[in-house]
Amino acid sequence: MKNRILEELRANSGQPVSGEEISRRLGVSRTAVWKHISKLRSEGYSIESHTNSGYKLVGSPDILSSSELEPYLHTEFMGRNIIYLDSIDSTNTYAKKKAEGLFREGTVVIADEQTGGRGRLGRHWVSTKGKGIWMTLMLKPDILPSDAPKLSIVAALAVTNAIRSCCRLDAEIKWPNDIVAGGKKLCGILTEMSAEEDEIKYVIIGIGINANMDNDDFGQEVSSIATSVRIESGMPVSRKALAASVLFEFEQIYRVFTRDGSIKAFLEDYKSKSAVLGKEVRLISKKEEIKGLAVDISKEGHLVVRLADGSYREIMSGEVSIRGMHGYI
Ligand code: BTX
Repeated sequence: MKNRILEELRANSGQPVSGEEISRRLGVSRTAVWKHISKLRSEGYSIESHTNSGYKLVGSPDILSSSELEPYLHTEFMGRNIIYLDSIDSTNTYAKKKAEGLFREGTVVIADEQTGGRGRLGRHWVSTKGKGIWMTLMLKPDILPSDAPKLSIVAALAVTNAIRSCCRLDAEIKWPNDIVAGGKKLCGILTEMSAEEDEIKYVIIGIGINANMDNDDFGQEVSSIATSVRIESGMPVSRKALAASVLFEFEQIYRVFTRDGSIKAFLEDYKSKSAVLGKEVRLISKKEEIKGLAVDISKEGHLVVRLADGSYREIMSGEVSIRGMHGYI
């Protein structure tokens, strides 16, 4: 009901609409209308009350709730069910618990702040309030569990496309799933899965995009490798427009991918946006650090590296960390 009242106020684009009219159109009492207006105000909506003419919406909060994101969405199923949280430890942890029960394909958990944002291998992800897009996509694709890791490739390409189109920034993909700009990390992706034998129970894809973060937000250690859209482009970005664009791009590529669990159809596009292909890289694992030239990405989504002795090695995601010869990439 609250969202429908908001729609009524929006539909009148800046003109007041009387409480009586809203209550008649939506079939609720005027007291109920008043209560929902109070709730909207407490969520940050600026609503004026005029004694004779009614309520007028004069400002909306910069948050990624379903009612704020909806007008920007051009998807069929991605983000059509949004769980918005003001603050949470981690949207991935939250989504995992939810995914143990029934959920709608394309449900998205979004938080304004994460107090325990997670990276890979138990690392911490800085997720400052109101400055980024911290979200988790909940999916149940009908593909083999062994093909599920390729979804990180799908997500990385989707985010890169969205940043390029929304922010006019030459974002690139640091294989397999970091998005970088100016040689620093703009976005991280954490894909987690639960499967039984040949059936996927769920896949959740956590996406953290540093939209409007400032250098100070990262803290000293992280700021040497991290950046944001705002830092790189010199301009703040609309988190609503960018989040909606990521969901749109993701849906397009996901549809193609889930036909057969193959990345073939968009592999060339992915490669053309790679920040590592053709570069000398260092491959760092627990056991060793080796150097080589990144020459290709296979149709399985593995990075192919030519080593100094002329031999080739295929690297699976998660196996190693990749660094440029002189910095992050
Ligand atoms: P990662 O392990 O590749 O990156 C984590 C590392 O990146 C950290 O150790 C730190 O050095 C650096 N780092 C930390 N915070 C940031 C930041 N905001 N920007 C750039 N670099 C940073 C990448 O893991 C996967 C991150 C996924 C985050 C999303 S947010 C929504 C969802 N919920 C959740 O808990 N995680 C995911």
